[in-house]
Amino acid sequence: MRNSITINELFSFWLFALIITLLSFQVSAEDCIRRDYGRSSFVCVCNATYCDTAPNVGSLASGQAIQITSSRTAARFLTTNLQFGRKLEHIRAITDEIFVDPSITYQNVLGFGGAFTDAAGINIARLSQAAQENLMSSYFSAKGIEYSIGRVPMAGTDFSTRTYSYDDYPGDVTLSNFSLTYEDLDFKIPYVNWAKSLSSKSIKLFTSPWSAPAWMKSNNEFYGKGSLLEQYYQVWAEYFARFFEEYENFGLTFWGLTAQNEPIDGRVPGFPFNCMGWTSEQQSIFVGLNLGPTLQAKGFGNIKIMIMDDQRNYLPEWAETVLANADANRYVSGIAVHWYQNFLAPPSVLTTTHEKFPDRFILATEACEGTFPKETVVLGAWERLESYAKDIIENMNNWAAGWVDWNLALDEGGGPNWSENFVDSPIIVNNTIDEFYKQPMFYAMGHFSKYIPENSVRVKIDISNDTAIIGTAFVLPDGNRAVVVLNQSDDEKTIVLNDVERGTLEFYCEARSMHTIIYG
Ligand SMILES: *[C@@H]1O[C@H](CO)[C@@H](O)[C@H](O)[C@H]1NC(C)=O
Ligand SMILES: *[C@@H]1O[C@H](CO)[C@@H](O)[C@H](O)[C@H]1NC(C)=O
Ligand SMILES: *[C@@H]1O[C@H](CO)[C@@H](O)[C@H](O)[C@H]1NC(C)=O
Ligand SMILES: *[C@@H]1O[C@H](CO)[C@@H](O)[C@H](O)[C@H]1NC(C)=O
Ligand SMILES: CC(=O)N[C@H]1CO[C@H](CO)[C@@H](O)[C@@H]1O
Ligand SMILES: CC(=O)N[C@H]1CO[C@H](CO)[C@@H](O)[C@@H]1O
Repeated sequence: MRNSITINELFSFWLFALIITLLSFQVSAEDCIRRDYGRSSFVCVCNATYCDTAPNVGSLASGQAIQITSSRTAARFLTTNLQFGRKLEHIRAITDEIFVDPSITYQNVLGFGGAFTDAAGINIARLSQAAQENLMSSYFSAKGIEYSIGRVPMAGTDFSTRTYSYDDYPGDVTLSNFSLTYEDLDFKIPYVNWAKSLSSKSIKLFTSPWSAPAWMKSNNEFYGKGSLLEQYYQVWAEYFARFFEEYENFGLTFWGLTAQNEPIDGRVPGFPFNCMGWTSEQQSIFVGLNLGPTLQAKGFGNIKIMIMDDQRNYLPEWAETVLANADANRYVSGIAVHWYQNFLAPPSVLTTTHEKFPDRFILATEACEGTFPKETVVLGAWERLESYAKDIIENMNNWAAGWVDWNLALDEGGGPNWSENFVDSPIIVNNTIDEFYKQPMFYAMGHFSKYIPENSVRVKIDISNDTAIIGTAFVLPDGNRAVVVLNQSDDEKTIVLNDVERGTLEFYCEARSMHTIIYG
């Protein structure tokens, strides 16, 4: 019976052809070395000689697709090749449908990133040079998740080992003694420059001050309830310009700034770490009459000024007040939000704010897990990947142009931090053994930061039938499209993605998993 091709042989041939097709656009990456600390998921361990990498996806032919998956039980950036129009050989019924219409477009993406705090630099510096290289590459190079935004605090924050400013000389109104500190020279500037050299993107830097020098403030302290004395508004604007000049001496130019980190903090009696209080009226005066004109006059007029930089429940009122001031309105480019009081206002306040001020961008400028009273560092917390992913999806679906995490790296205790405000970070450094741990949160960031670059455009997505599945969709600058999807269910899902121009794509979504699906 050897004169006719059997069904089996036909199937083998078909399978062979399929494998060849798949291999032709296989992407590869170094695997995660898992370590389980007995929590909901695991971390990936990196050291001086080994670190997992993130798969790169080139331009795809129309109809080709790659699914990049992270899951609670097994995967970190696992790639699967998919094809539009091909049915999965599955048994389960389609449970959900995602509709993408790339012709209906929303905001442009600015990017994703993290903060070069003193604490981050202190922790990274404690590693061997080779382990540092792996850590920096993990965030900034094509082997890693390719962050494109860096927040660089202007002097000290709570994530410093002391309180300081750049001019702690009472009455030095000419800023004659202004100088950067060893924290800038040892823990911030070298790492920002290193990030830039590793990156193929142009990293957008923005700065934020936590407090002016104590002597410029009503309470003569770096923390607690206190505000900038009016007689120092102009000196304080000049201090910003000096900061930019000093960083330029190290080859670092800034894309943006926020006028004040969390201006409400400094209106709270006894607030425990670096802060300075502003009302929205005061911020509009400072931006409109001091900061904006001073930066313009000193050649820094192209630096984007962001207002608020505080919890979204103060929107849209904060933006309404500042932008109603004609002087401030001329200088403000964007509105910055943090996530710590999200329970007080739905993400739709961002859309409301966008609709009132459609020509100002919205950027999520700070978030972290493990804030008081939560447990600080939890090694392998899958739920923290979910909280990051959910917040990024909600922000993007409500007009945010990007999302910036807090400390790039912390130690096992979530510090150092002079005020003991310890928190969690996507990378935890264990310097005693020259290792660092990539938390699930790191992968949540990477599902966006690596695959949704600057100048991607958000497009319309509708997800049917299931409030458990959330997602957001983009057209990328190279013409690829990308959809990021997060489960909200313990059940495995079989999802069909309908792109109005490309047809249908089936994919699996295991319980508690996150996916970036990129297609040509
Ligand atoms: C670094 O990690 C790799 C992969 O887990 C391991 O083989 C190697 O022994 C580690 N190196 C050190 C110095 O621990
Ligand atoms: C919608 O959900 C129901 C119940 O989960 C399921 O039986 C049905 O197949 C789903 N239909 C589609 C089109 O997703
Ligand atoms: C600047 O610093 C020097 C040296 O510490 C000090 O003597 C001087 O008083 C300072 N100038 C001002 C204006 O504070
Ligand atoms: C960090 O390394 C030390 C020394 O090997 C070890 O005792 C400690 O358990 C490690 N910490 C974590 C979180 O693995
Ligand atoms: C756990 C931890 O990092 N603690 C540090 C907090 O900051 C103070 C002041 O710098 C340090 O002394 C602690 O070691
Ligand atoms: C972000 C999110 O809602 N994720 C969900 C994934 O599935 C688990 C299990 O049902 C939920 O607990 C998570 O909330």
